[in-house]
Amino acid sequence: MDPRRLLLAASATVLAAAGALVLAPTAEAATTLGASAAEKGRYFGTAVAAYKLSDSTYSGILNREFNSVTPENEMKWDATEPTQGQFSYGSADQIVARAASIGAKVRGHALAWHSQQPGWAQNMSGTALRNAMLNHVTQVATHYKGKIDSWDVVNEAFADGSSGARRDSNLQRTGNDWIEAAFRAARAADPAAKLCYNDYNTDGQNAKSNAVFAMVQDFKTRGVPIDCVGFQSHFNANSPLPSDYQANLQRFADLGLDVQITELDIEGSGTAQANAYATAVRACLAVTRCNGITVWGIRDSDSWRASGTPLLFDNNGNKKAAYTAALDALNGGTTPPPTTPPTTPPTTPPTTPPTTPPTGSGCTATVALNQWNGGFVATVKVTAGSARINGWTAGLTLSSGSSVTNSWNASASGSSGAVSFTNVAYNGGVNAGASTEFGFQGTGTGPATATCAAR
Ligand code: G2I
Repeated sequence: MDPRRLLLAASATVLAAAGALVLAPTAEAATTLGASAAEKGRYFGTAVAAYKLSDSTYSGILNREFNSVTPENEMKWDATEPTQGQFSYGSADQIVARAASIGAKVRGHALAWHSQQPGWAQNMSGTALRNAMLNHVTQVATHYKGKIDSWDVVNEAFADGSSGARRDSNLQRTGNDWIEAAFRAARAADPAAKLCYNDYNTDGQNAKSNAVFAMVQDFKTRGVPIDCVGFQSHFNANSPLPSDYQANLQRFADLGLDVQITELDIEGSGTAQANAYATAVRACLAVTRCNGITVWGIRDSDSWRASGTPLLFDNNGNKKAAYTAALDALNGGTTPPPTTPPTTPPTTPPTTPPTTPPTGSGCTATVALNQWNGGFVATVKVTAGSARINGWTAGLTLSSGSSVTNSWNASASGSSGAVSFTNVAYNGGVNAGASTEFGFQGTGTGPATATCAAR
């Protein structure tokens, strides 16, 4: 054990022995993005280009800071199957090997996409294209079986704007079920990988994200294998970080799958850029099922939008203000300083706190129901009363013929009739007046009300 840890351990023991209420000594803040994210059960990743791995500045930052990588172009269809049936994995394998050597996860990107298709696929249509796409998904996912944390199985399949329609493409013209067919093929090839749908301009609630939401909801209902949704999060003045970013991540998570920030970059500089990065990081940390964040490149000069200086390191590999803000947000959600000075403190002294803790304050639970024909997702908000609670159980009654199929952020007891949900390890403690949410999915008709009992 290093001497510092030994000292902390020893002093904790002494305090505990003295019978004092021991607060864990404030852990030293993690000093890299990946280590800090790992402390929160998440990853912090970057897009990586294989040809830059020999650049020592680039590699040094990669090895030091990140615990997840996404090949920026090397796993795309044009790179992995340049000639039909002949697969080329050299550059992608290099990135996967590096990831393994630094203990980083790999996000695979992307199995099926209208863009960056090899010429031979661009010229195909109909059944031939559908079969070629499915073979591609199967071959590539099989090659990387067991090495991929999450696959972007399908990328950018929805149109921009208000239509809520699928994007027209040669793949879409093979039939509307091409997306679920791709997911099923990926699951069969690598059952351990999380399978994601990934898109841009879906970061806030809008027509496009609503359309993706409806597709995911339908997939979950019908048992199409999907585990996560990726939010690319390419932000600039024309497409700023939306004010409902966290709420949008949360509503997808409430469908019962993971969410990931997959290609984050934010054009700008200085404090404004730093604050936006901190906001994005805090949004992910606030959503239990947000697994991690990937920035789309290391240095500004590595970015597809280099002139917008959208990344965390400058062209020389120095940390920017945005880096510090992202790390601080990861380390403890220090909020940015208020823009207005604090108001003058009240002149009257605070009232004496009651000597006995308040009793009987309990908790309440409210249900937000997303009901469709034959199924529902219920999001239940548990709110503590006038005192902190240390555990809770919410009770709901399902109508006859209805049942719970899965739940998240709570442990379920019973699946039909009277059912109850008890907090899990991380969300039992709720401060006075504060709330926490859990959810469950079911068939039939969802309940509109819930009761709550506190511990
Ligand atoms: O466009 C930004 C991203 C949007 N979401 C999907 C991502 O896959 C996409 O990444 C970018 C890469 O960052 C670029 O590096 O995808 C572009 C292609 O759509 C990539 O650009 C391509 C160039 O267009 C090619 O000319 C070049 O050969 O990069 C290739 C490899 O350097």
